Amino acid sequence: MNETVHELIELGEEVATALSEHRPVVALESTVIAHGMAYPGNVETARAIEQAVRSAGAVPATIGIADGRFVVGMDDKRIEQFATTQGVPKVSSRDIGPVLAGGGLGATTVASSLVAADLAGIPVFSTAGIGGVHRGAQTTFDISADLVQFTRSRVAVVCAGAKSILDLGLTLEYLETLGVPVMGYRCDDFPAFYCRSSGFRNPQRIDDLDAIARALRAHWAAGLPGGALVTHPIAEADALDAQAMEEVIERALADADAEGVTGPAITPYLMKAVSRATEGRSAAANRAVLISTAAVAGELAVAYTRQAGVGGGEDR
Ligand code: PSU
Ligand code: MN
Repeated sequence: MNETVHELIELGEEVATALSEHRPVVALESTVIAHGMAYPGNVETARAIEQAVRSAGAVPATIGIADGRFVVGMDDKRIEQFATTQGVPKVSSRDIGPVLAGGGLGATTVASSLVAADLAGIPVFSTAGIGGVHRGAQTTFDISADLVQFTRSRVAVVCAGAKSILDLGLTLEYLETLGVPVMGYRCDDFPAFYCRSSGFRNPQRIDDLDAIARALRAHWAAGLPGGALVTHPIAEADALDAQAMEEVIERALADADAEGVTGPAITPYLMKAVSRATEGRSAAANRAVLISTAAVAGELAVAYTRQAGVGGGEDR
């Protein structure tokens, strides 16, 4: 059956084989499946994301929690279960221990998926949108645990930035404070998920994935404890209009405030409100950017693996 790399990790067979043969693997989260999209689009999109990773030459490892362990490399049945089961808890860093011990299902966010990827020895992870500093965090203190986890898990996170439901300027400031590298792959600006630019610059721009892989190896060779962000924007043809998005987001934020929505519920609430207000256009963009990001992550995993043994950092 499945090989075990750690007592809390249940590896999918294909992932186990790939890791043992030092072939490229891309870790993926499951909150986006359980909370980020509606059924059956969530299942179809999860499969399309995995296909994009495969087409790039890497093996997808979708992560979640079940039966007291992290599942790293869900099969189709598991993905269907996460996509259809009501009330699967959203698991961030702080929730890992209690949910593992509880024995039920858990949908892992970026933060908790990174914990599992690190334990399994997978150095590349893909998601379209990371969590970040929320608008109004000056008074609410609402800052996603994703950002802190970037300083703890030695995993590169490929993303299309974050949704502008967040304060992306403050998010970049906070990443600077935490010492997390942010490298734009073929883009000057930190992307805003549905939109190609947040209006803020990536601190670095690197147009070659081999060079990004070398930067990751150097970061880790220097003994730095965390990971790094690699940003890549949505394709021009799939992008939504930034001004129109801003109006929709401001309305959704005002509604959330009026309804008293706070804490972990705020991100799913805002995403659903934005999706309703854009009448499905955001769902199409959501799908497109999840897939295009996964494709870049697959290529990065291939580049990173190719460099193994060439020097400039530990192999993993
Ligand atoms: N942003 C999205 N879609 C998502 C999420 C964020 O556009 O599904 C999810 C991710 O799993 C992310 C989490 O890690 O929400 C962040 O939630 P919080 O702000 O509560 O940390
Ligand atoms: Mn939060």
